Amino acid sequence: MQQTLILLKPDAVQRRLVGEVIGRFEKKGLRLVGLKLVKASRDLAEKHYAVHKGKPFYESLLTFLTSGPTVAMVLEGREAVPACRALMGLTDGAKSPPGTIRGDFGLSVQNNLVHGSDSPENAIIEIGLWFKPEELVSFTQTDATWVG
Ligand code: D4T
Repeated sequence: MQQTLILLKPDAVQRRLVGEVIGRFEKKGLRLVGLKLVKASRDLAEKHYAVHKGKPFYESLLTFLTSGPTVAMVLEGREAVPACRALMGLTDGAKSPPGTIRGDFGLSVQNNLVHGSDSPENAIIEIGLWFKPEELVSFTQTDATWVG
Protein backbone atom coordinates (compact mmCIF):
# COMPACT_ATOMS: atom_id res chain seq x y z
CA MET A 1 0.00 0.00 0.00
CA GLN A 2 1.50 3.33 -1.05
CA GLN A 3 2.10 6.21 1.33
CA THR A 4 2.63 9.86 0.41
CA LEU A 5 3.60 13.05 2.22
CA ILE A 6 1.10 15.87 1.82
CA LEU A 7 1.75 19.38 3.09
CA LEU A 8 -0.89 22.06 3.40
CA LYS A 9 1.47 24.97 2.98
CA PRO A 10 1.31 28.21 5.03
CA ASP A 11 -1.05 29.86 2.52
CA ALA A 12 -3.60 27.06 3.01
CA VAL A 13 -3.47 27.54 6.78
CA GLN A 14 -3.59 31.36 6.59
CA ARG A 15 -6.54 31.22 4.19
CA ARG A 16 -8.45 28.78 6.44
CA LEU A 17 -8.58 26.12 3.72
CA VAL A 18 -7.27 23.28 5.89
CA GLY A 19 -10.62 21.58 6.44
CA GLU A 20 -11.65 21.93 2.81
CA VAL A 21 -8.39 20.51 1.48
CA ILE A 22 -8.12 17.62 3.96
CA GLY A 23 -11.75 16.80 3.13
CA ARG A 24 -10.92 16.32 -0.53
CA PHE A 25 -8.22 13.77 0.25
CA GLU A 26 -10.47 12.00 2.76
CA LYS A 27 -13.42 11.82 0.37
CA LYS A 28 -11.20 10.31 -2.32
CA GLY A 29 -10.68 7.36 0.02
CA LEU A 30 -7.18 8.00 1.28
CA ARG A 31 -6.37 6.86 4.80
CA LEU A 32 -4.93 9.41 7.22
CA VAL A 33 -2.01 7.82 9.08
CA GLY A 34 -0.16 10.94 10.25
CA LEU A 35 -1.21 14.53 10.93
CA LYS A 36 0.39 17.53 12.64
CA LEU A 37 0.86 21.29 12.54
CA VAL A 38 4.49 22.30 12.06
CA LYS A 39 6.32 25.60 11.78
CA ALA A 40 9.05 24.42 9.43
CA SER A 41 12.60 25.41 10.33
CA ARG A 42 14.99 26.68 7.67
CA ASP A 43 16.86 23.37 7.98
CA LEU A 44 13.73 21.29 7.34
CA ALA A 45 12.70 23.52 4.42
CA GLU A 46 16.17 23.23 2.88
CA LYS A 47 16.07 19.45 3.14
CA HIS A 48 12.54 19.26 1.77
CA TYR A 49 13.32 21.45 -1.26
CA ALA A 50 16.98 20.33 -1.72
CA VAL A 51 16.26 19.42 -5.34
CA HIS A 52 15.52 23.09 -6.11
CA LYS A 53 18.72 24.53 -4.57
CA GLY A 54 20.28 27.06 -6.93
CA LYS A 55 17.06 27.80 -8.83
CA PRO A 56 15.94 31.45 -9.00
CA PHE A 57 12.85 30.80 -6.85
CA TYR A 58 14.68 28.75 -4.17
CA GLU A 59 15.21 31.46 -1.52
CA SER A 60 11.71 32.81 -1.90
CA LEU A 61 10.31 29.28 -1.65
CA LEU A 62 12.16 28.68 1.64
CA THR A 63 10.94 32.01 3.02
CA PHE A 64 7.38 31.02 2.11
CA LEU A 65 7.53 27.53 3.61
CA THR A 66 9.00 28.82 6.88
CA SER A 67 6.65 31.82 7.11
CA GLY A 68 3.93 30.17 9.20
CA PRO A 69 2.36 26.88 10.17
CA THR A 70 2.14 24.01 7.72
CA VAL A 71 -0.13 20.98 8.14
CA ALA A 72 1.88 17.83 7.45
CA MET A 73 0.05 14.59 6.67
CA VAL A 74 0.85 11.07 5.64
CA LEU A 75 -1.86 9.53 3.49
CA GLU A 76 -2.07 5.90 2.51
CA GLY A 77 -3.97 4.06 -0.16
CA ARG A 78 -3.83 2.32 -3.52
CA GLU A 79 -1.67 4.45 -5.85
CA ALA A 80 -1.67 7.19 -3.20
CA VAL A 81 1.14 9.19 -4.84
CA PRO A 82 -0.45 9.70 -8.29
CA ALA A 83 -3.95 9.87 -6.81
CA CYS A 84 -2.96 12.79 -4.58
CA ARG A 85 -1.04 14.55 -7.35
CA ALA A 86 -4.15 14.33 -9.54
CA LEU A 87 -6.31 15.86 -6.79
CA MET A 88 -3.76 18.68 -6.36
CA GLY A 89 -3.54 19.67 -10.03
CA LEU A 90 -0.73 21.52 -11.80
CA THR A 91 2.00 23.51 -10.04
CA ASP A 92 0.62 26.81 -11.40
CA GLY A 93 -2.80 27.48 -9.93
CA ALA A 94 -3.76 29.74 -12.83
CA LYS A 95 -3.31 26.86 -15.29
CA SER A 96 -4.61 24.08 -13.05
CA PRO A 97 -8.02 22.75 -14.09
CA PRO A 98 -11.16 23.43 -12.09
CA GLY A 99 -11.94 20.55 -9.78
CA THR A 100 -8.34 20.31 -8.59
CA ILE A 101 -7.24 21.89 -5.30
CA ARG A 102 -4.87 24.35 -6.96
CA GLY A 103 -7.30 24.99 -9.79
CA ASP A 104 -10.15 25.80 -7.44
CA PHE A 105 -8.33 27.89 -4.83
CA GLY A 106 -5.29 29.65 -6.28
CA LEU A 107 -3.68 31.69 -9.05
CA SER A 108 -0.09 31.60 -7.81
CA VAL A 109 2.82 29.30 -8.70
CA GLN A 110 4.66 29.65 -5.39
CA ASN A 111 1.67 29.93 -3.08
CA ASN A 112 0.09 26.80 -4.46
CA LEU A 113 -1.47 25.50 -1.24
CA VAL A 114 -0.33 21.88 -1.24
CA HIS A 115 2.70 19.69 -1.68
CA GLY A 116 2.50 16.01 -2.56
CA SER A 117 5.38 13.58 -3.03
CA ASP A 118 6.12 12.94 -6.70
CA SER A 119 7.18 9.27 -6.39
CA PRO A 120 6.89 6.46 -3.84
CA GLU A 121 10.68 6.63 -3.33
CA ASN A 122 10.60 10.36 -2.58
CA ALA A 123 7.56 9.83 -0.36
CA ILE A 124 9.59 7.56 1.93
CA ILE A 125 12.38 10.16 2.15
CA GLU A 126 9.97 13.07 2.74
CA ILE A 127 7.93 11.20 5.36
CA GLY A 128 11.23 10.61 7.20
CA LEU A 129 11.96 14.35 7.14
CA TRP A 130 8.59 15.43 8.55
CA PHE A 131 7.57 12.52 10.83
CA LYS A 132 9.11 10.27 13.43
CA PRO A 133 8.06 6.61 12.97
CA GLU A 134 6.08 6.66 16.23
CA GLU A 135 3.96 9.57 14.96
CA LEU A 136 2.38 7.36 12.28
CA VAL A 137 -0.66 5.28 13.19
CA SER A 138 -1.45 2.18 11.20
CA PHE A 139 -5.04 0.98 11.30
CA THR A 140 -7.68 -0.78 9.24
CA GLN A 141 -10.32 1.56 7.88
CA THR A 142 -13.73 -0.04 8.20
CA ASP A 143 -14.78 0.74 4.62
CA ALA A 144 -11.48 -0.43 3.06
CA THR A 145 -13.08 -3.22 1.05
CA TRP A 146 -15.46 -0.71 -0.57
CA VAL A 147 -12.93 2.02 -1.34
CA GLY A 148 -10.11 -0.12 -2.85
P1 D4T B 1 5.50 20.75 -4.73
O1 D4T B 1 6.88 20.14 -4.80
O2 D4T B 1 5.41 21.86 -3.76
O3 D4T B 1 4.46 19.69 -4.53
O4 D4T B 1 5.15 21.36 -6.13
P2 D4T B 1 5.23 20.71 -7.57
O5 D4T B 1 5.82 19.32 -7.51
O6 D4T B 1 3.92 20.85 -8.23
O7 D4T B 1 6.24 21.68 -8.29
P3 D4T B 1 7.82 21.75 -8.28
O8 D4T B 1 8.43 20.60 -7.55
O9 D4T B 1 8.26 22.00 -9.69
O10 D4T B 1 8.08 23.09 -7.47
C1 D4T B 1 8.23 23.07 -6.06
C2 D4T B 1 7.63 24.35 -5.51
O11 D4T B 1 8.31 25.48 -5.98
C3 D4T B 1 7.41 26.51 -6.30
N1 D4T B 1 7.82 27.10 -7.58
C4 D4T B 1 8.00 26.30 -8.64
C5 D4T B 1 8.04 28.47 -7.65
O12 D4T B 1 7.88 29.20 -6.66
N2 D4T B 1 8.44 29.01 -8.84
C6 D4T B 1 8.62 28.23 -9.95
O13 D4T B 1 8.98 28.76 -11.03
C7 D4T B 1 8.39 26.81 -9.86
C8 D4T B 1 8.57 25.91 -11.05
C9 D4T B 1 6.11 25.85 -6.35
C10 D4T B 1 6.25 24.59 -5.93
